Amino acid sequence: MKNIYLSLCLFGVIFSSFGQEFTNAPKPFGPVPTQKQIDWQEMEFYAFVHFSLNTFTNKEWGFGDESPELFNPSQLDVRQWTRVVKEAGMKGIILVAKHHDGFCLWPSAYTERSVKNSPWENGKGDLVKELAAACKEYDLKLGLYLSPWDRNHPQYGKPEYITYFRNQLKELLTNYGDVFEMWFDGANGGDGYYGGANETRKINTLTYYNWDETYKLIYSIAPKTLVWGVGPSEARWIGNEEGRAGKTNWSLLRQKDELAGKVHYSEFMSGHEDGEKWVPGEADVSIRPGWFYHSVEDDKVRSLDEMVDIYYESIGRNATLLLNLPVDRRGLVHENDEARLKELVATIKADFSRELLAGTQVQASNIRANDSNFGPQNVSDGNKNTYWATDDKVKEATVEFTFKKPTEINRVLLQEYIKLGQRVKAFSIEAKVDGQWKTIATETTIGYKRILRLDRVTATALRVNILDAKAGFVISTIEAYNAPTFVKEPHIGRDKNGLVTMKSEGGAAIYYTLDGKTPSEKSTLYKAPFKYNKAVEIKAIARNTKEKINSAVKSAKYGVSKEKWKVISVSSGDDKSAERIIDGDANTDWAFGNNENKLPQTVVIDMGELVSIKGFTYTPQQVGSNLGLISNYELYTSADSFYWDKQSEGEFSNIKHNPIEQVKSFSTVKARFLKFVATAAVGKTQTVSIAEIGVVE
Ligand code: FUL
Repeated sequence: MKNIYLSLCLFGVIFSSFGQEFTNAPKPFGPVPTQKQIDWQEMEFYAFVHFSLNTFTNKEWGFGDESPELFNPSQLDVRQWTRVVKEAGMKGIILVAKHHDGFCLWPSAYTERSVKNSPWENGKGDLVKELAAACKEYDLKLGLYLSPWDRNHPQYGKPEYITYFRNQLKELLTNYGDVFEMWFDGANGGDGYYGGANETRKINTLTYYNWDETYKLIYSIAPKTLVWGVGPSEARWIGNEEGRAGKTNWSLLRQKDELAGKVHYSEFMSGHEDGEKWVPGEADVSIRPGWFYHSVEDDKVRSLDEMVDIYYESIGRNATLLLNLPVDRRGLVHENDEARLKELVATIKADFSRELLAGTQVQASNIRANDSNFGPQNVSDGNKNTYWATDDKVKEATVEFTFKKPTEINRVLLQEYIKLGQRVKAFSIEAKVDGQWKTIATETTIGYKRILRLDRVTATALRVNILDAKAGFVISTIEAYNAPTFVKEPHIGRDKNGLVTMKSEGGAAIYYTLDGKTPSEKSTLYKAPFKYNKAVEIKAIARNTKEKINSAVKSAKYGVSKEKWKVISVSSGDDKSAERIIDGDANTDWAFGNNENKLPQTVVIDMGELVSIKGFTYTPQQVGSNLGLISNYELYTSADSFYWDKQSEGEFSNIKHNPIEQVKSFSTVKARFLKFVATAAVGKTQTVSIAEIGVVE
């Protein structure tokens, strides 16, 4: 070892414990990450767990008046969570220790609203402690979510609450070992129980929490903790709850502007090229539509296609992936969620099973000061701490790999050596196919990690052209793979009249069943749209007949079709196009209400006959940026359209950031008419829109 050290020194080289730092190594450029941020980024994939009173009340946001006695899981087993998470290759778990309703999963000394007043473990339990121990056992890191908004606390909105909030932070950061990430959600202020006041409390999100002080407190007791979300955070939200980062994704942010309220969250998807601080993106998403468990979503676990897309559009786009597993009422990760996770992991593993650039002949158009320490061989040596670097002023250069024989490729993975900053602004990839160079990708940023899914080419050589950069650049990794062909699930749609249409990508054949059985290539072949207006679960696969590969199974559940449905009155808006809300197509919508016709707004639907229903659904507009989201509603039913019974009223929690289909259940009732009243909207708009209204039979 000593000899190696000496000989390296002879060449004017210095070794550091973090890898190589050569005397003529490039200097950091622009904002750079701290070691804490690098360690965090390298975790890449970790889990979220939402499990609280909402699990038992079937809500997404509790109002704050729910009894702690409702928290009563029958088979709670945190080791099952950690096993599932570990087996999926995730590196940690962030537990929602307190959600917006104020219920604490640990026996906080500062409130009675916690597990100590629930029947679980006779009030002696501490879920944070149990999970911390299980994480240790499984070598996972523990993170915690403490909601700044507390819809239960009597003093929310006053300075006293901040003291309470900080006291709880201290408990969480001192009693449970290291916390790798502290998660502060941005939903803040609104109506709530607030100790019985039952009122709306607005706060100034920029000033109320005095985040500077709160951060000082955190760092004084838990310097290893990375703080996410609001305030001068070390990582940012990716701007949607879909788990998708922008194709262009800078790990930089103009945080000063953000703290002054001048940055809209939609900018988080891409970060800011000119940001003054390193604030990388974290993509959060739930494996189901909601964050909390709802049994109605047992068959709505995101499809494998969607999960694979999420993987490539988060980790593959320079973000970390925080995947939520909504633990169920038993206290377990549901088997459907676990099965999907296994499919995802198997797919990703297969995609990256054999790297193809290691051992190829490689050359670059520029090497920093012609120093072989920074040569292009470093990008394919499997060592993340070595890199190919160009001269400081060279912002455009090419690296070329020559294969020993024609090689099939459909994935390229690139990494910048982010310790020195994020520099690349534009790059392209070319493949030499049949002796001709062909551009197969033109992209923007790389960052910590960028993965491209490409159409398969058989290449004799591959080129990565960096086309523009902020300064000479440092690339630590370039890899190529040939992932197995992935056949996408077919799309299934059924219109108002029960006409079923299916579509596949790239002309794949579609096979389906209508009896709930798993389809195979022996099932019915889909040839043309067909009518089926009874309640049904359609299951279908797409099949690439050439390669004999099937997609995962797509399933779509329908009640009786809306053939007999009619919109019979609307309180405002164009009543002719109101039929769009019952056309079975969530991509068409209808809007009502305006500044003259203010909320509430009402729509009445005739289902054509008496139907037994136990709930209704509202799907908000899915396309566009101004969604006209309804936040509060009332739903009435009637058998004759004269006498109406109110079946349900309340809020569509979290609809602003997660505008998915809303399902509201009630006791079974026979009805022919539905009256849906939009009583309030997200934001100040008076114009609200509906993509679809449905019923749960
Ligand atoms: C949101 C919250 O309001 C949701 O309930 C959930 O916790 C999600 C992760 O963050 O903004």
